[in-house]
Amino acid sequence: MKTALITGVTGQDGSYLSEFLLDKGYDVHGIIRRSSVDFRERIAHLEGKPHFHLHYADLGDSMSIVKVVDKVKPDEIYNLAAQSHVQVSFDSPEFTADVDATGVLRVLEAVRACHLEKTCRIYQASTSELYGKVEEVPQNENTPFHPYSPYAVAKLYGYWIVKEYREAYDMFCCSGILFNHESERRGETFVTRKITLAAARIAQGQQDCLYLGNLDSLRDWGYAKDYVECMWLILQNDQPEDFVIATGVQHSVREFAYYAFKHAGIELEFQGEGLNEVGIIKSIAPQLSTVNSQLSTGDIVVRVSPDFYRPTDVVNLWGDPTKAKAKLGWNPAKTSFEELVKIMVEHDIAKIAAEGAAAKVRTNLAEYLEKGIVK
Ligand code: NAP
Ligand code: G4F
Repeated sequence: MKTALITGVTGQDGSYLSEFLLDKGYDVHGIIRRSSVDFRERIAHLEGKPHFHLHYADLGDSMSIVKVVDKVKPDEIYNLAAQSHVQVSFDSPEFTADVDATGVLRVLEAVRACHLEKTCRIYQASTSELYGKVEEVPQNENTPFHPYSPYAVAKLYGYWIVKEYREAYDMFCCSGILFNHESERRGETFVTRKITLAAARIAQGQQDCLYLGNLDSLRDWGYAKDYVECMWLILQNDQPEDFVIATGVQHSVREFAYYAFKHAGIELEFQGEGLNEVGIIKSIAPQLSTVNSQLSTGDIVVRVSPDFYRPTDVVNLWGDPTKAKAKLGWNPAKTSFEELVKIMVEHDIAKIAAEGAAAKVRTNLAEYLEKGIVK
């Protein structure tokens, strides 16, 4: 039985990768951080399984990583842990550098300190943000990097130190240059999930308006569940190599919002430009009118706010997955853009409906308690 160690196991990708590796028969070990609230929603369903184990460690703490690597002696390490929010990296650049840049070095050094450099394969979660202020479209493994945020600069160090250790110490360590990948488990402040949650809330009368930043920004969005397979394939390759993982299809933030609202039963029309652009309800699906009678055509449900603009923004990401298709046999077209949006919106409609139902039960219970009906 193979043993894998995943840093960032509580994250979107960590949770899907854990499921994927458990299905493949791996013994899976994950690194978690202490938090004042135990918020491990994404992996709660895996805890207690015989081949799923958790260990406390932090990418900012070398000794903690060495101890876990020495104890687990993994065949494969997937280094997914990171401060992964680009906008937050402008607010916390030093923390981002420590975890996303030096953290990678700590993982590599831990493997060497435990004398596992000849047996342990390492996957590094690299990113399309490296292309940043893009120098060509679409981007492939030979496209020059031009990082354009503190996050991307930190991740560039991670990319280069992996390459350096591969050549200097003959280690099997590789970077997957992954383009944006989303899911129903995506963090709620990334633009796709922010939109699908808002569309679900607005449709159910729980929110009036969604405030976004740059609607023109272009991304190559894939489904996270499909992308974790690629992380594994990269480590099963004969040679340690870096790969671009993307769908090869590009859409704007505005288009994502249009399709998300459409799946929620609201057709939008965008009018105006820049900070004055708005998304207006053009039509409402008949079945939605019966659920929420407060919605009317002409209502403004999307506005632009400068709060979500970045000091420098990456606006033209579009990946070329030719190498991954040819060498790894990976299929980038498993889940289309429209299917991805649908999966996320349907999930969030059910989530908001369930929360609404639970809140109603709590209100009724409070009323009953107040009136002395239930003791
Ligand atoms: P995510 O949901 O934000 O998860 C990040 C994970 O890193 C969480 O488990 C978090 O733990 C952990 N973490 C953060 N700081 C840590 C530290 N100091 N020590 C140990 N663990 C720490 O991110 P994701 O979307 O799954 O992405 C996974 C990786 O791929 C990241 O490295 C990201 O930068 C990279 N990436 C993501 C995308 C994408 O589109 N999703 C694209 C390219 C690259 P807590 O739960 O305790 O916070
Ligand atoms: O969803 P985002 O925050 O993702 P971003 O910046 O592309 O980063 C994600 O993908 C990277 C891969 O390319 C990962 F490395 C990284 O860890 C992360 O997972 O923003 C996407 C675009 C940006 O151009 C942003 O300016 O959407 C634009 N945007 C417009 N309004 C917004 C908003 N982004 C956010 N988060 N919130 C908004 O309201």
